Amino acid sequence: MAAPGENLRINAERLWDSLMEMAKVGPGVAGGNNRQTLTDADAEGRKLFQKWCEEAGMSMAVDTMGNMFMTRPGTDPDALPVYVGSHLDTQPTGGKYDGVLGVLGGLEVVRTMNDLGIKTKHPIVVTNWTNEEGTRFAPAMLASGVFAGVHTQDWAYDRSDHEGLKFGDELKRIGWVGDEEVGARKTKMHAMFELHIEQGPILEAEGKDIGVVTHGQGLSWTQVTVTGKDSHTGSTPMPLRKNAGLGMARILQLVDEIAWSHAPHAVGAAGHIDVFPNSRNVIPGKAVFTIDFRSPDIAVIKDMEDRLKIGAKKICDEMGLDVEFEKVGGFDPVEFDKGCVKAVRSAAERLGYSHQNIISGAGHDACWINKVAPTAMIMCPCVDGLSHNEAEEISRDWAKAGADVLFHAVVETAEIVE
Ligand code: HGY
Ligand code: MN
Ligand code: MN
Repeated sequence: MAAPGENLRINAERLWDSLMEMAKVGPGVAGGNNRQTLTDADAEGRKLFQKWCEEAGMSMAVDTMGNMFMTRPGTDPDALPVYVGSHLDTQPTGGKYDGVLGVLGGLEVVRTMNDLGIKTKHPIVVTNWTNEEGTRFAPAMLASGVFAGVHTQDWAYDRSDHEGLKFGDELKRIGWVGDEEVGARKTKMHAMFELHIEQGPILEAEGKDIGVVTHGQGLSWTQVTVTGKDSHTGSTPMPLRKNAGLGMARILQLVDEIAWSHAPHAVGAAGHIDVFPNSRNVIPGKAVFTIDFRSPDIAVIKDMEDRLKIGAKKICDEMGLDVEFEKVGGFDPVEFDKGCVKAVRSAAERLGYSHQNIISGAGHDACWINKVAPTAMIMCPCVDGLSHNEAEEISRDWAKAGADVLFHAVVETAEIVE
């Protein structure tokens, strides 16, 4: 397929300005972002993205999960679109680039095509997937998962946040329930590309501008509930205590040991932790926490899940505590489409950007879309590999490199029409 000339590049200045503009929406307290899904800040970010896309001549469609599809027509009305996108929602202490670089990188691809008067056979669809983070409503990649047929919409609508608010009600409240049935277009996708920061230290340490993402590691989220007995921290003798907080602490130590036993690729921790009643002078009667295990090897994930259950049960039995487990999220390791991966690699080569193959440590919408359409990802480095932290940072050059490769991979796949 005809590829853009190696001298064709995106407008790095314009991309950076858009990133900084979007960063003003739902600001954090330390220079990053708190634009959690289905909040008013999310709604504001969606409106800004819609405005920019419509100014670039694109038309909007929204599905019943609030996924946004912004279309630039192709020359062949029957040709399936090439999708390019990521997510605009952030962690509570999120960075300015996680997800946003992929959405605004997609917009920059279209803006550059407009500047250069490029026509393609296939339409281009720039996408914002709802609730990729899963921080307010578990699990992560919720809306792309419903789109790909992994979850039902009813189950997703019924997910509740820390205050007990429901996903479906919040989507309605911010006015972003679209009229397109979610997933209706999943059989009509030519390909999808997602640009994303690495969120780890490898590319920066190796001095590479581009990560050619061949695979994504698998994820398992198990919510654990340990039940003991609330009692006075002063007058309850040590032997009589049923300390759910201590049970949780011993289980978290076990999680760390399990992950280390599969070094160097497996990881494990708990990011969500609640103790009840969380009062200074009450022994916690309950602890609820989510164990996040990941590995590129599905057998390792299974082993870690099994050992968690056996070990946690043993700890709780010895301490006279009850324990329950609920699988609240997960996906198997993914291998991305070889043809799309090749388009990414040849774009990096054509443009002269240093690059290497990489397995994604984080989960992404592309991991679910890979089930329904040929999909690949492009990564750029981030400073100290830091992400899910307001200090997340990238260089302008890395943003440019990533968006240049995205532009070439997308336009080549969408087939330039001379
Ligand atoms: O959890 C993840 O890997 C993604 O950042 N939501
Ligand atoms: Mn992300
Ligand atoms: Mn994230």
